Amino acid sequence: MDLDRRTLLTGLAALPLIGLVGCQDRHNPEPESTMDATATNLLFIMVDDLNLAIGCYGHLLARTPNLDRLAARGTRFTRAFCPYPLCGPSRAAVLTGVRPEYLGMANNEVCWRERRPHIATLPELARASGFASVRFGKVLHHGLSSGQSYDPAAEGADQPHTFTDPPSWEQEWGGASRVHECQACGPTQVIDGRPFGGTALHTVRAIDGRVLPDAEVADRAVAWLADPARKARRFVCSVGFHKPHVPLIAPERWWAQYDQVPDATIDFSMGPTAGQPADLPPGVLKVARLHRGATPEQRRHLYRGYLACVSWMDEQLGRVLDALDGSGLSASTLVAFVGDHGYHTGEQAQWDKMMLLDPSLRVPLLFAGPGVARGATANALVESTDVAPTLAGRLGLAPVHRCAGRDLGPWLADPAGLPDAPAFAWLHAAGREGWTVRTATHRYGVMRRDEQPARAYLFDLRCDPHESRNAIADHDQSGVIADLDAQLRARYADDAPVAPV
Ligand SMILES: [Ca+2]
Repeated sequence: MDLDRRTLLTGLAALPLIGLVGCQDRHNPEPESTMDATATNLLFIMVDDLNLAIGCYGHLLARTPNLDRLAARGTRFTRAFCPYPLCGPSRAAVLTGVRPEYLGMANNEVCWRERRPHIATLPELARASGFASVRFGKVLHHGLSSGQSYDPAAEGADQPHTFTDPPSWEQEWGGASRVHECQACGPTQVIDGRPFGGTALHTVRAIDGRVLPDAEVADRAVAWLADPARKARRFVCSVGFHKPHVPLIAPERWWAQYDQVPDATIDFSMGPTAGQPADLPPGVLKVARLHRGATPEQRRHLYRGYLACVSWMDEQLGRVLDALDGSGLSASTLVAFVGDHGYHTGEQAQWDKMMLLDPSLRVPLLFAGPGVARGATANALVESTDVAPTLAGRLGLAPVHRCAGRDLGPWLADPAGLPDAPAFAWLHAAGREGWTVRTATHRYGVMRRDEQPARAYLFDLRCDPHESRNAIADHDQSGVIADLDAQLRARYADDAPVAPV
């Protein structure tokens, strides 16, 4: 732990913001590799609610040949974590390199541009430097200006400004309406009767994937990349796929693929320790309605649906990667792929996001292209706030504000020497507020619900990798607890409650 660096981060709000500059860990010198790896272009891909149900991440069932081939030609980060387990705050952090608490974003209904107008996104920086900057699909997700009402059920096509960010993109298209998605696909099997959007658990075995928004996202990205004009001007092409976000709609062929998986294998894949962790502070678990009332058969149906949506998204990703290859620009184009946050699909007896636990916070993160090691694995702990400063460095973009994240660029050619950095996350919604820090060996968190005193929790990942037992009362952990609590207090000095440890 580098306290100097965290002290700097803690003081972020008070510092003059002088550049989109990653906070380099001063005690970990950069590797000697000086390979010039400036990329001409960037293909940036963001995916919604994707956990590590991905073949190249070792998932036994997920069929993701295109993510696997991207990993084979690039570097896969195995321990990347988001700073907030929800679309809007996390996506804003990925695109700006600034943490959600400084952005003032705890939900999808607000936008940092009102509170922190000097904070720029990576595509915005590129655009200001003369790049072509375009968006297809859902990349950012933020709210309306003050005084306007927000209707999650109508997000996307009905309220396109929830995905729009004119400073970032000179041309932008798309954003799915959950309602329209379902209506376009015919009969819906309703597992959980809450409204569309959010965590509604509707499933559809769409016969023809062409009606799904991600097909058009890919269509438009493919057409744009194939245009010979791409060779004339540097570009940042941002592509956002909606699946596997609910509703779980995927073409019949992908449902059929997972129909063949035996029930016992599905049950295992939903979580090797699928039981609910005991003795956690109130509010750590969300205990989605699914796991209070769904039958085992319904749970398996949802899990198969999630995997079908992952494979469907992967299929569309493959079309976009093929288009990049076909353009002749893949050798000069950096590809970045990141999930906005994780997602519980049965682990810890949960089905949802918005929990300060590994399954909701862990994200896929891959880079490929010029200067990136091929077929490499980076096992160091990183945050998705590292993405913006890393990409800015690779594109040679002039900084305009300071980032909380690290510039990982010096390690992309040889990730073995990349040091761990603790991954922090925050959550504030519906009477729950929590803070957590994840190290290579532990997750420590503090949760407060309904103005009750905050309570702490601890998982020792060395002996409990699936976060099944709260070890906060273990006497032999007292030193670890004190250290992690100090880190958390330092990181969130202005916001964190006193943790009774
Ligand atoms: Ca999301």
